[in-house]
Amino acid sequence: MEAMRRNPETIARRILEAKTVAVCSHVNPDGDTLGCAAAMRLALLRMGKNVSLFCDGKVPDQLSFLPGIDEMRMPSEHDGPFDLMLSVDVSDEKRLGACAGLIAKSAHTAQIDHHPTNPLFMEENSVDGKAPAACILIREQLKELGVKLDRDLAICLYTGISTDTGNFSFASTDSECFRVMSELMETGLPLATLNRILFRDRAMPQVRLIGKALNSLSYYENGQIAVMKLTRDDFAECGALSEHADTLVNFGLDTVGTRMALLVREGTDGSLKFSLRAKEPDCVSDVAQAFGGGGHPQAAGITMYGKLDETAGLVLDAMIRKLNG
Ligand SMILES: [Mn+2]
Repeated sequence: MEAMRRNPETIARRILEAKTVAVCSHVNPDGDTLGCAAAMRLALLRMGKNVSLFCDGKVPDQLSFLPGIDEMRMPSEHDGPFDLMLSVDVSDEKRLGACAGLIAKSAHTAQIDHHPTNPLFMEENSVDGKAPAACILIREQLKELGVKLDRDLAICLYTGISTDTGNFSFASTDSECFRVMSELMETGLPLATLNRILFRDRAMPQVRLIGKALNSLSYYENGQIAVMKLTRDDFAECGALSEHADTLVNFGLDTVGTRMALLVREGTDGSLKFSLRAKEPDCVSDVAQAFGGGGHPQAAGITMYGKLDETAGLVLDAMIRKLNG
């Protein structure tokens, strides 16, 4: 395998040679892949290119402020052909979803990405597994293309960099992030407004659901394990969707002295979805695996069927054994 490295010169050459470019984001699109795509669209339009954006998935409402992101299309909506397909923030071909079909419709393929597991699956690859966001690499690519930053480009790049670094809090956050941020601020980036949209605003049903979750919070083993339960009725009373509970397990985990947290939510189909979290060095993925689930050492999940209290009791017992093991 070719060594992983940034390659903005080669990507720039491919872009300059192309008239029609398809820019592709990954499935379940996030702020980084959509920020990259929106930024590349603006840059390529400025260069006089014919550019189309594709994603096998819906743009989250929260990210609808990205300039031009309403131009995003499903790959089935365009037959091609394209001179160049450029994927952004896509770790492997599978993450392209149906966009993988555009490879065969494109004369050349290239990618800009930052996942260390990327198998360099395109013809030209600019991949840096150490970069905290793909938008960092897009900033460098714009420089190579001679495209000057403006406020709209800054909005796109800030969105990717801030979301992929957990609002500049993850260990991956490096000095280059802040050098790029300094350049983005020079354009008049509306930082406070975007920060609110990306990291503060919550839909009312979600705020109500937080109340239900906190109300259900119980501690075990002298506070070392936190458990929250959300029933089907809780979701109905709040008008909330399952996804509104996605990060609520952290309220338990963030308790001082708590080492592991569990959130169980009851689905409308009768399924039980368990979210397990741990603080390093504790690990919960093996607990999840024992029940047919999986994930990362400190963030894992299980889907099971059964009675809520009974099934949650089984998972909690396994977590207690793991804690004391
Ligand atoms: Mn990313």
